[in-house]
Amino acid sequence: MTTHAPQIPVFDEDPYAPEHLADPHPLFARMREAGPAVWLPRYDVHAFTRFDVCREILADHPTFISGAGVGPVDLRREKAWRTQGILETDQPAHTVMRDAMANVISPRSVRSLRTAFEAFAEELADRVVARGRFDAVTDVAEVFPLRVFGDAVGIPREGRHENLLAHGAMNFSAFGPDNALHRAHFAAGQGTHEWVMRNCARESLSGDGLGARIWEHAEAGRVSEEQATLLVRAMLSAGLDTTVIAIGNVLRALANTPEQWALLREDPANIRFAVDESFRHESPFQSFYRTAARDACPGGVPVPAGAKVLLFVGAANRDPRQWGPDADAFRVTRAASGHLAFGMGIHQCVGQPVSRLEMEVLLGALVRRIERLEPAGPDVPFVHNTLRGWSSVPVRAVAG
Ligand code: OVM
Repeated sequence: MTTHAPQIPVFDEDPYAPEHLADPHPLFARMREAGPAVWLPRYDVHAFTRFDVCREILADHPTFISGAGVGPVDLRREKAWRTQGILETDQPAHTVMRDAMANVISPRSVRSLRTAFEAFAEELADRVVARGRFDAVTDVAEVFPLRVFGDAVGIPREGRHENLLAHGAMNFSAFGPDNALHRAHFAAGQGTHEWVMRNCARESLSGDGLGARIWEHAEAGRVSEEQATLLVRAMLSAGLDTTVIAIGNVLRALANTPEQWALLREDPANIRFAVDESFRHESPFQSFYRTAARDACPGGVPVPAGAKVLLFVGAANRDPRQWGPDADAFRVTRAASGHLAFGMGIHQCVGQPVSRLEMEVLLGALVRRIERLEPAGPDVPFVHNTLRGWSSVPVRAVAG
């Protein structure tokens, strides 16, 4: 068991309690104010919530490794529920997988996705604007990435909706503790992992998608067949739920700030700033762990070799030390880049240009058609151990 130095504040509240997961920011503020780290006695772990220390830890990948898992369990001692992939692998094996992934998700390949993304964005925007009232999550956010990203990877259309959302919720819940929520997401995700794994196989993928491009790297001998399977799995695990949640979050933020929507109408060039500001303001993937490979002292907090550290990037992205006194406000004109929603360092999200493209194209189609977007509440938070979003955000769109 790891312990903590006497000067580190002990924090008795449970950040994984449903009431905090449904509204984490007041708790995050108390944790940030308590110190550079707090000790969580329920979990025997240091939790970091300030921007500078979270960034310092993420940047130091030789000290704070991912290979022992980015959840609370040390995967060197306990078997993971699935084979460890790129997310939970250290250098040098990580580099081989990362190079293949970065080659497949290149600026050129991402640019070539735009036409198909735009076609479906236009269709979907026409449909919801005609209705006037719609749910930003179930009618838009859940629909768009499942179609366009699923097509981009090259998986069959059939079964996506039933499998990929439940799979994502299950998978991301394993990056938090083994609590009732986690067990519920695992029960609901039964069978979805098998569906995902079947669709990572070369013969299940269309010939022209990102998945097939990964398999070309296996054919060329640059990655093994197992690594190719795991890289396609990473696309399907990391690329769906996160973007679904991100789209719901940005639409909710904009519906609640009409003056920010007006800025997008005035100048659509602001759309890409709204996307980054939304990632900062409500980060879809809120928290994960690293493991100290040696004794370390991030931000002056002594962490012994072998200990897990818990990083709340969702809290770091609201740290007033970094973002100023209005860190809680959603402002598209803020310089939000540099946030930690995609992580930082060698593991920083390799798929982010795809998710940004999805969001920019979809917001563009909506902004062109909608003069005012208004909340038609009540919103329903998606209560999850590591993901931050909403399962329902009713809105009203005034066309024009
Ligand atoms: C996974 C996975 C891979 C990359 C990123 C990620 C941000 C998850 O295989 O589950 O979450």
